[in-house]
Amino acid sequence: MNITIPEFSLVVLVGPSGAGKSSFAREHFRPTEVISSDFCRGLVSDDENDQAATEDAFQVLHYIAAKRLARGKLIVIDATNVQPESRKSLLKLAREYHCLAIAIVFNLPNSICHERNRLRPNRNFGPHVVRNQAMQLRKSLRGLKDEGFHNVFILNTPEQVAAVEIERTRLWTNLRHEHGPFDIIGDVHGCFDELHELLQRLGYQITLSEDSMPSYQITHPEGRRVVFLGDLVDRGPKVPEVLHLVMDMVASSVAFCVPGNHDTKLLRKLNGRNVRLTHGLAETMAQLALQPPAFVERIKTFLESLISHYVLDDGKLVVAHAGMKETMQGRASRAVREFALYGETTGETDEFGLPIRYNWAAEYRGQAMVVYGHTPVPKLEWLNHTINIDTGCVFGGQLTALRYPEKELISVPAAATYSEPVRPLQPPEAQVSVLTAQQQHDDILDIEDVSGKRIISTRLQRQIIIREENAIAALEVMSRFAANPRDLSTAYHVA
Ligand SMILES: [Mn+2]
Repeated sequence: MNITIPEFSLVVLVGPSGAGKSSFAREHFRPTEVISSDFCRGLVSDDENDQAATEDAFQVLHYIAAKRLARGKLIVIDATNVQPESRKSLLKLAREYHCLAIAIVFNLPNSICHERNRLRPNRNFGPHVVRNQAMQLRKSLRGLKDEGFHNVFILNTPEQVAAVEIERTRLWTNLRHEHGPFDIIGDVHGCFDELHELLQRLGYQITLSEDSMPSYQITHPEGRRVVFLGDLVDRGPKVPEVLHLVMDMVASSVAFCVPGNHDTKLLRKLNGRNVRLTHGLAETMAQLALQPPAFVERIKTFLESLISHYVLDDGKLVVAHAGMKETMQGRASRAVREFALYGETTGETDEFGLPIRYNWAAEYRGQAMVVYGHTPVPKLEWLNHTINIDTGCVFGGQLTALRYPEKELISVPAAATYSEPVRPLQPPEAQVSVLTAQQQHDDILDIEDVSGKRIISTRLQRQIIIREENAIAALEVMSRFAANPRDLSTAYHVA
């Protein structure tokens, strides 16, 4: 049997004592990837078979598993895992770290397990132990997928176990091997003319073949490729044209595309789900009604294929519709997908009745640059290595591209205001700040950023270590004698 597991996953071996889980784990995984309950019993009690140490042993096992998952490392749990409760706590761990859980089940005849246990020293428990475990296992078999395992592999004979080949696959979000250069484009919302103009300004050559099935050929002389940040549809005048262009670009590997909340809502509608025709979806449906059914089918297939977010260029670049926190980057779970589509909201609404968005970017401390859209902004601003490039084209703003790695921003103005924003795009004059978002953010010192032992990576010196006592001393001096450099430059200009 060929077993494929994602490169980052929690692999749960399930089977009675004596089923051959440990030898299997030894054969197919690195020693550091496997944590066994027996080993943990030994760690806490000096006796791998001391059942009284089981609870402590599992606390150690969970602790180690959590540490590996936090670092994005695969882990294999070598324990019987025949009871639903034991699997439940492991599945909870997988969810917490946005990791896929895989079950490999050893459903072998009881006699084989019992015979193996009889031959092992210190395993002097009677046949009833294996019999009970096997019974619990068989009761669990059908429900494993519903419990939350992404994939379940069941091995029924020793021959099947011996013939297993394990293949590790890239996570769908993992495009670290794609190095660009990229042109990342924010929310298009059916603004085809502006998209066409933007692509031309970026140097793309666009031709539309007029065969029986018209298709776009798009090339860039320097081999650049586009990343669309989602929300291709709704509100704007030419949704089918935008979809046609983007789908042809993705199909010919000239573009990547992540989904936006409007795109997934359209997909639900096309799948016959009960969706309210609000926020521009009615316009999209009216435009699609004039298209041939085959084209609408193609849109469905395309939207279904979109992956929540991408990690590109050796992990240096992350793209997602509404942003991506560091702890979720390159991971897979429902929560990750929701974050990519909607971001985080505080649960409150503003004076326009719109949800107040939790500003994850203000707390972002990750190494990867995060480029996102979703919330129209009047001004393009970097904040903690993140940037929102949705400049509200459909609301009469601009359509913007970020050139990567150049970090150059190119915008084309909207030809019209296609939709009236509920919340004005430009904040009232009084609220316009002379400070950039980064300056406002940096105005408040986060004590977590400067206290304790710090290891700082720099471009010229590589790493500088600041010891805790030095950090305290520096804070002391700064708080007494230092002035904000911005105030100094003001004073200088005045003088
Ligand atoms: Mn959106």
